[in-house]
Amino acid sequence: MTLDMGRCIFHVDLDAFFVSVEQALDPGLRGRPVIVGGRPDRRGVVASASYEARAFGIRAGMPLSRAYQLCPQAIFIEGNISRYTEASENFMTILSGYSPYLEPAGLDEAYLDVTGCGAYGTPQQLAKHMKEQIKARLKLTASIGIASCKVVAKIASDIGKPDGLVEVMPGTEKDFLAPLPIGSLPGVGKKTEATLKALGVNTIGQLASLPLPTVKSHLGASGIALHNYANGVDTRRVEPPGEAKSISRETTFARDTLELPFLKAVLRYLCEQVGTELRSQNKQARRVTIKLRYADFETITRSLTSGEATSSDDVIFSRAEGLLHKALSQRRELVRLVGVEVSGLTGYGKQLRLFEPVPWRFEYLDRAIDRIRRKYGFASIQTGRTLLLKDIFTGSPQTATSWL
Ligand code: DCP
Ligand code: CA
Repeated sequence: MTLDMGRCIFHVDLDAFFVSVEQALDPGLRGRPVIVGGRPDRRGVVASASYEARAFGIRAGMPLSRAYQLCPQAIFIEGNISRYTEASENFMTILSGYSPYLEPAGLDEAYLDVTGCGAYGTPQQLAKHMKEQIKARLKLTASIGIASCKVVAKIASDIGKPDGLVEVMPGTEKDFLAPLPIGSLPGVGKKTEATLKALGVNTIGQLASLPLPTVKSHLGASGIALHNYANGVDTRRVEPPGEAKSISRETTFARDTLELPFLKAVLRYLCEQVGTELRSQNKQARRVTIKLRYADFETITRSLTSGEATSSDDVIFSRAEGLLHKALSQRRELVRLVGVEVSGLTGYGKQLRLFEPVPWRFEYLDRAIDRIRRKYGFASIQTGRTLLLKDIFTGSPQTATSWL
């Protein structure tokens, strides 16, 4: 069992996106009913409506002629997609500065896994910082939902609109969702909504308490995911497009242990292995995760994400060591497995700066050690931190494999 505890996921969505981009370019449009989609005498539908226009009942997807009936004084704009794609790129660039776990979900929305990103304080403070940056740099407002999973984060961002910031605390997901209309659950389209309403399901809470076989028989396999979502259960990861890469090493002990110097030496060894692999791929990592499996098989992970990518053994280890202390302060029991993973990989050299001589010096040393290890084997050099493991490396191959 892996307890993927403490995930912190943001859903960030720009408010009235197309309209807001037009308003940023022409401040005279601010505070007014504005519609992007085309002239009202043409065929076509509303793409985006300002919140002032929404007060008249205007919604995206509505025929322009109908929008005109509802609010003849609205300003109708043709729109220009290249402006929106440019704004979208700038928006994603800002978000990528906070976490490498960025999954764009459309031009103006993205999921961001910020687990372990403590640089800005609490998740709320981080979200505020993000909103301020978006405002200052793009002149756009964003709504952010914070939760332990994607689906709840998305609903939370939606519920606070516009300029919203809603955090759903871990453990309260189900209560948060329960009173909301069933149509607000992502994945529930018009057809599914009608099916559920025919079953007497009007709220997310009512779907959550429906027996699973009933859901399955009416909605098929997709109903299972919806039922899980309704219960606040969503294990989908935030997956950056393209490379979903990480490097990890773990080891199960022959005997469960709680001996700190030994655990640290093993951790150091795993960090060196991971660092060696990172450098051989010419990559650096922004996130370090440790995994601990306790004697009772409970498995926990703890992550730390940093703005500074690294491939230095020392930096990786110091981050991992901090996480080990934290994990053991929360549960101090015999440990049977330790693992280290680095992820959020970036190209090497991007983040190396001359005015940060310390990591650079370490990396230089690491690379020299890598060359020797390539030639004579990994165990040919022990750094001070892994000397404790010397006997294991120099022992018989069976001993070595049982440890590594
Ligand atoms: N869009 C579109 N046609 C639609 C829905 C949306 O062209 N039927 C475009 C215009 C929107 C953008 O996609 O500006 C983002 O869609 P959203 O659903 O996020 O809507 P908005 O950003 O306009 O409003 P908000 O997110 O504040 O509800
Ligand atoms: Ca939007």
